[in-house]
Amino acid sequence: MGERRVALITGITGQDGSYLSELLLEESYEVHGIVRRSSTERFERIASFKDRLTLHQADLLDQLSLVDVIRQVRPTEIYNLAAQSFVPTSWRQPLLTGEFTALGVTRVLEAVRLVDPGIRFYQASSSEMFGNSPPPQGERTPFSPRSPYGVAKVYGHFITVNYRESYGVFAVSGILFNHESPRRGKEFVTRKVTDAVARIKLGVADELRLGNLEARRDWGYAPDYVRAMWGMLQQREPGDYVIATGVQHTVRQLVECAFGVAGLDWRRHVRSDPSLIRPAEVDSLLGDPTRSRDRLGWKPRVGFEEMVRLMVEADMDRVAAEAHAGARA
Ligand code: G4F
Repeated sequence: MGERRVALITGITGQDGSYLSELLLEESYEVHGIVRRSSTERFERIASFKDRLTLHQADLLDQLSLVDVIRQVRPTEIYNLAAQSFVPTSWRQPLLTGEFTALGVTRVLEAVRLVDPGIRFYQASSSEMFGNSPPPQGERTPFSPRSPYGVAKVYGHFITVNYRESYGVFAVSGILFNHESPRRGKEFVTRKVTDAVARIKLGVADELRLGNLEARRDWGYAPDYVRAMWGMLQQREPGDYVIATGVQHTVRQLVECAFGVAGLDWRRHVRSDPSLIRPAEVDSLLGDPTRSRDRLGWKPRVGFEEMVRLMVEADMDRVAAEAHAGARA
């Protein structure tokens, strides 16, 4: 009989959870996911392969529910991707953000420690932790978070390191820079822009309101990044890794690129909206992926321009299909 490969993913219905599930199914894992009870369940990202997954109801706010699911599933690997992950919301709901994004990590780690400390654990850490530490940012760069979200992620990172050091858990922290795809939520800037480009091109919208166009981000392609998550748990020793492309663009360049894909002039459609400026901004993120390249053999496959094109094309197809369905109704 082969070695048991059983993964449990929190945040399985999100962008990363959906791509990671597909990767693990390809690698012949038995894949389980934790979903929160909600009156409006959203499974569209995993709908096409949902029958190959096993979903369990539990909640990062409820310690016993996590212990129960881990006891039942007996995973060999846990990927903790669930969080309140939208930075602006973290100013409006700082306590809830702390409960999910910070203490939620400890609850999963406590469940691991109680049920089986041999389970390998991946924590989705974030480049938001670097805040205004100057670029390039690598594993040794000090954290200087600028949002309640960033502060909560710093806690999640250090509690992961602490369970590794205190209890010998194979716990790793993946410090991922921004990663995007057609499955990205529309509240994040890349998808907000590509969705607007598609709607403007197809004549169902005319304007796009944005905040700070000068912020710089190191944007990569989400399917590349989930490969790195998995790779971290296949190492001989646990460790922490920065995952990034090492290439930076401004929001303005993102906008130019996306409107360019559709042959549109962005200046005619983009308006600045002061209400979208954040109380404190992270101005410049640029990752140094040397360690992940050398130790994991990880390299991004899809670059910025190709990713933006893929996202604009996917949104154009979707908006056209919706318009077609609307016309027939
Ligand atoms: O797309 P964003 O909302 O992503 P942000 O804040 O960098 O956070 C994302 O990446 C992190 C990794 O570093 C994750 F941890 C986190 O969960 C999330 O996935 O904003 C990117 C930039 C910001 O500087 C923001 O001020 O775009 C700027 N921006 C300008 N106008 C806007 C807008 N962002 C959004 N969401 N909406 C705007 O209208």
